[in-house]
Amino acid sequence: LTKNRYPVNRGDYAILNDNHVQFFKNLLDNRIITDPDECESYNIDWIKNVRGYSTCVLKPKTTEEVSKILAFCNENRIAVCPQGGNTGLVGGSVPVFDEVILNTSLMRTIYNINGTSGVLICQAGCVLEDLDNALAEHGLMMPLDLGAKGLCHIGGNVATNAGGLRLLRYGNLHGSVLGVEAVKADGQIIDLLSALKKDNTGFHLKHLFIGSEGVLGIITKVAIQCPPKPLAINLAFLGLPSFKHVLKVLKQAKRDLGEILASCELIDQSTMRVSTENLKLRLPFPEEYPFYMLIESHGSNTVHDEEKLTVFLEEIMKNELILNGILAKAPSTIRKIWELRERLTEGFVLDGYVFKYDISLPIENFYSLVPVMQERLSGLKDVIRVSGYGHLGDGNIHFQVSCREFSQEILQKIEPFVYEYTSKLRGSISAEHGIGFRKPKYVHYSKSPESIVIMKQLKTLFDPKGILNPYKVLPP
Ligand code: FAD
Ligand code: 2HG
Ligand code: ZN
Repeated sequence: LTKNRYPVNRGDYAILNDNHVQFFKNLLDNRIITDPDECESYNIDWIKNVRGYSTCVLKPKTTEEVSKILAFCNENRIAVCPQGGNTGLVGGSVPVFDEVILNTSLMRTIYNINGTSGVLICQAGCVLEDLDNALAEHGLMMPLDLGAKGLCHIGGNVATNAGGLRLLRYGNLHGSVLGVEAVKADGQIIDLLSALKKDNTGFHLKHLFIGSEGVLGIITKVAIQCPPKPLAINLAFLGLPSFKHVLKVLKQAKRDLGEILASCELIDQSTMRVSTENLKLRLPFPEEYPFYMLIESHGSNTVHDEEKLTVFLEEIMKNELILNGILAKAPSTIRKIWELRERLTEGFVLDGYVFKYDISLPIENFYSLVPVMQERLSGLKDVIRVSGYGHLGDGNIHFQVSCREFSQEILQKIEPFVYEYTSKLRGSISAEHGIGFRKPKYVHYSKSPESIVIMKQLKTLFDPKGILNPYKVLPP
């Protein structure tokens, strides 16, 4: 349990003993897993990139139980790994060594949905898709949407400040989260569960928890501002010849669609083959193109939106910006097209090992890294594809290098080059997935030394014994 599988040493934490386990059992009845086989799936991340060796998974139902668990762990110096749906992509959601896993899957109560204000108040373990379905009954929807919606928890979303497919329109969680309730490492419950849109009474402490990846506290409840579910949804799926054309279409979409533009995603040809070849999904048209765009509109008036979309499509066709395109209106067709995009993470895993980079770059440079890396990695026979896709409208590319299996040689060709490249362009080395276990030593490529010092000071303030998600986020 303590052996060094990674280049980090186990911290000076207690090794779990029978007395500790008995305390948890008394507190949680049977909501504790200690059987090694049953613990297995909680120890391995979704993309099977990292694994821990925890022998104890705890499933509290209430904030008070979370508080008692943390107070006990803090007192006894037991390290804790907070876990939601375990769909995180940077190794933050699984232990590194034998940390106790505090999983939120039984914290799934929805307290209130206010159909007028649009405010949702719920526990952290509610699954994103379940919340979306519950909100639909009130004519509302979640402001965020991810391919992992069927598994990820809202607490995990807030803890990672997840972005997703409609951030372009609805903003990130720093905008939509009105309040949180969180438990500090020493068990103290911090009530920041305001449901108000406006509240300037001092520092906005909730923001510290949004994107804190479980190192400052455990989020137990959230209040979220939810937008109305759009009455009219349309999706344009386009094939394009070059990235220059892509940029022109993006500009045109912003101009012509204005406030109804909800999503603008890009997929390059090599990435699209992950969907068509690995996952055997079908493109809506038979030909292949160098680039594909998905442009979705959300509005309240079908006729009004169709007018805007017609102007947009006529304009891009007149200027010969696209090679092919369809406009989907039927929900079933829209869902099928989104599958090509949403299942890419799953499809890449079928290549073998994937080196993943989640980068923000200035829009003109959005795709420039891909050809540079294709050149840099050319001739390496184990490389299957060097490709990019992602949230074009938000300047966030998912750059991927896939190969049959992990290769040190390939890794050394990619890192730190990718981070240096991003840093030179003043981009971000983690646009939306966070830092987790995989990236702490690269934080300095995107954060100044002074801001790293403040991050460490905040960690000490919130968690002086360092029991919460050790080895993660903060640079060593
Ligand atoms: P976990 O993976 O369980 O945890 C993530 C991190 O948050 C960990 O550090 C964990 O310790 C911490 N944490 C979890 N719950 C809590 C809590 N209650 N309190 C404090 N800390 C906590 N991400 C995007 O940003 N955009 C996308 O479009 C996107 N699409 C994805 C698609 C797929 C198919 C997959 C597998 C992942 C995708 N992700 C995406 C990444 C991931 O889904 C998100 O980061 C998601 O928000 C994680 O939620 P989770 O409940 O699974 O959290
Ligand atoms: C997405 O946009 C997610 O689909 C996952 O952020 C990206 O798998 C990835 O790298
Ligand atoms: Zn993404």
